[in-house]
This record gives sequence, structure tokens and C-alpha cells, in this order.
Amino acid sequence: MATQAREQSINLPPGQQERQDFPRFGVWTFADYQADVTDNYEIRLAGEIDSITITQADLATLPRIEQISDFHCVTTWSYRDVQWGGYRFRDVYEQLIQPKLTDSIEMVVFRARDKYKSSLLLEDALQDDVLLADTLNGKPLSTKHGAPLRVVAPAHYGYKNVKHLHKIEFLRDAAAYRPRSPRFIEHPRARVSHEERGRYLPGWIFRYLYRPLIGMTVRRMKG
Ligand SMILES: Nc1nc2c(c(=O)[nH]1)N[C@H]1C(S)=C(S)[C@@H](COP(=O)(O)O)O[C@H]1N2
Ligand SMILES: [Mo]
Repeated sequence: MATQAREQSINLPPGQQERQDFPRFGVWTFADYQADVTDNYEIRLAGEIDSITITQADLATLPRIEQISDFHCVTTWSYRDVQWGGYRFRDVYEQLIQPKLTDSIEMVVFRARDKYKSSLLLEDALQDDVLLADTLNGKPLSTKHGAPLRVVAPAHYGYKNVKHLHKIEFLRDAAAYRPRSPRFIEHPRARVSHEERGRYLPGWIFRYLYRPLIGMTVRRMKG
């Protein structure tokens, strides 16, 4: 699998530029969030489901996955060859979620401890390379990159890769989802290969809107 990911990444997706470092990045209001990494964690569940939590012990019953993938932020920076370890979301879904669902599902909402949230269509979330990751380059995930557990969805812009995962919601109706940011900057799929940076406007326009924000955001996130 690692080899496959490498071959796909020889060319960067449209509008992306490679960075040599992997900064902490994201929404400024959450820059100072500190994860308590010593905590045992539970992931809360909500929506069309008859169960309230997934524990670390539940996750530990699933096969562990190691994956190398590129990371693409919507603001146009990319960082290549990130080695993630954790659980495949599809395994989590099939083993721990599906038996408890009370209706058919269209969308999965990921909520973070810092109040951030994002969503994936169920069909996107069930792809091979979507993980709930708890290691980065062989070490436990740091606060910087989303401890204790984060979403990794390499085919989708960084904003779908929710850090500090706290709660997962299963929605019957994708249209019922209300994004946390203005609608035009959150695309329901946000596929990097299709340059789905936002809604309504063509993707390339966002390149010019976002590029000036990269340096400022990296500095802000360093705290
Ligand atoms: N909880 C949380 N998750 C988040 C964000 C955030 O602000 N809070 N920002 C998103 C954005 S825009 C990006 S690009 C990636 C950055 O991941 P990194 O900090 O590991 O580089 O996290 C995503 N997930
Ligand atoms: Mo991002």
C-alpha cells in the first residue's frame, strides 16, 4: 500500500506547492488548544446510532494499518510522504458502527475537542486510505498534529482531516449538515484531485485568496 501511495504522488494535485516541513495548521481560534495526551480517550457517537461511545479497547480489536500518504491543505501547501498509523475507518464502521445503526447513512460528521468539525460523505469515508490515526512517523500523535486521534483522508483537503477527534455523528441526510464555516468555503467532498476547494466558485480562485494566509497561519499556530 505504501508503494501505491508513493506512485500516485509523483505530481502534486492542481494548484498545490510542496513544503519541506509539516506545520501545525488550521483555524486560528483553535490555535492554542492543548490536548491532554496522557488521558484515556473515548470517541462519542451520535446520530442514527444505538451506541454512545467507542473506547480505545474497541479500537484495539481492529487490525492496525500503516500508510504513507501526501497531505494537501486547501491553502495550497502540500507535505509529502507522511507515515500514519492507526485504524482504517472502514473497519471501524463495519465492525463497530454498522451493527448499531438505526437507519441508512449518507454523511459522517467528525467533531473535535477544540470545537472544530468537518464532514465526509459516507462513500468517501469508506475508502481504503481513510484512517483514524494515532501515530505519525512511528511516534504517538503529538498535540501539534491532533492527539490523541485524528482523521486522515489524503484524497480530501486538510480541512476534512479533523484533529483531536472527540465525536462522530452519523447523518441520514447529507443536506441536513450545517458547516461550521461560511458555506462557500466548505465543499461537501473537497476532493484534492478535482480541486474542490470550496463551493460555488471555481477552485483555482481560492488559490489566490488563500496563499497569502499560509505564512501568517503557520506563525500563529506555533503559538
Ligand atoms: N481539530 C481541528 N482539526 C483540524 C483543524 C483545526 O483547526 N482543528 N484544521 C484543519 C486544517 S485546515 C488542516 S490543513 C489540517 C492541518 O493539520 P496539521 O496541523 O496536522 O498540519 O488540520 C485540519 N483539522
Ligand atoms: Mo487547511
